[in-house]
Amino acid sequence: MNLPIEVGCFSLDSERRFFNDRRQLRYYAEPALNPSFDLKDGFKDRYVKRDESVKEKLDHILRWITSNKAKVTTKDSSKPTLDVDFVMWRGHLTKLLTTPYENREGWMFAVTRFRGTIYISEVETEAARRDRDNRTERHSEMMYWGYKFEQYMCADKIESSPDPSGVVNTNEAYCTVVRTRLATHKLLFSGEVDCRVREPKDPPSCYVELKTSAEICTPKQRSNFHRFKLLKWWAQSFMPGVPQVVAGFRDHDGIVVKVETFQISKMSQLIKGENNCWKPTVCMNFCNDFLTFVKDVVSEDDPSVVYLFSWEPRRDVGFTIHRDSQYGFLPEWYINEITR
Ligand code: 0WD
Ligand code: CA
Repeated sequence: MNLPIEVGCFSLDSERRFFNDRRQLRYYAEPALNPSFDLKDGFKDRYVKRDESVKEKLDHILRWITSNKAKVTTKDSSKPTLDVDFVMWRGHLTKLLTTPYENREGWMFAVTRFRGTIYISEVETEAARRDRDNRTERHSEMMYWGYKFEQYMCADKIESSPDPSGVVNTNEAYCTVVRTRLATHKLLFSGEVDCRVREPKDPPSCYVELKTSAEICTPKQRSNFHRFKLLKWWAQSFMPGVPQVVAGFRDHDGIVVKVETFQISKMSQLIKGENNCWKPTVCMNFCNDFLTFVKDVVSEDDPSVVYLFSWEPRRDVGFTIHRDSQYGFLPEWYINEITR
């Protein structure tokens, strides 16, 4: 695997407006030795939640591409073309990497080829839609806890401190845009980054991923944490080259009782004590094989033709082909901007 290179970044503000800059990047603030962050605080009265029924698909990444054409196109022929094989969200890669070990949730990806580049955009499965519609109040609050933890751990400016009295607004995001290679596949993807360290260090090695997780009290819980949680954390941060995850362990009442740092490069060592545990190479091989399969299947170069790939636990990957359907996801403005 080639090293991931950051080729750009963008920010989404409190109203989900796009900016081709780092304005939403926050700074990591080392917590006190024994913190007791209350993650419940503000859920009822200081929470602005992004509208999850709005499906943004690849729109923000496409916007970034059109604003930064020179960085990602080659002009060796008469028409400029993107010099990558695949464009997608980092979250899509995470799902592909963890597929060999996933036994609960399937996935569905819409895939289309346009001017040689293959675009991949997730489609919400029926089951995921049901889970989202039937979310309990408890579950909604627990989803808030992760964002509240970010607020305790991040400062808006390099010289400032976190402000836990503020509003948590999940429209806001800072995203890195990364180029890398997985075997022969050239990838361009974007992922949301929680914060960076204050010390002068280049991206992506300055970045920090923040997570919350249930406090570990028994050997069984520790084993599950290693086998399932660390796999997800590793897969998410490995591809963009984010070197560390800072985890807040919380009790049932949403109080953080311990903060611990995990190095991505040490994760696969950390879990070697577990039997039949996950292996990075199994993840990478599956992802590589899937992308090879997609290159082969997605042969028509036409954004009105969408190939839907789907997978369910204990099944093989399947696909269907759709012409001029509801699944098309490359917007007119993008096609025009790239074609002209
Ligand atoms: O399927 C996806 N991953 C999609 C992501 C589909 C459509 C849009 N997005 C975009 C948004 O623009 C967002 O800013 O998600 C961006 C983040 O993308 P990602 O980095 O590829 O997503 P992922 O790695 O799954 O999640 C990173 C963080 C999450 O943090 P935790 O610590 O829980 O992993 O992004 C947030 C969440 O805070 N997040 C999202 N934010 C907006 N829309 C979404 C989403 N669909 N999913 C996760
Ligand atoms: Ca996070």
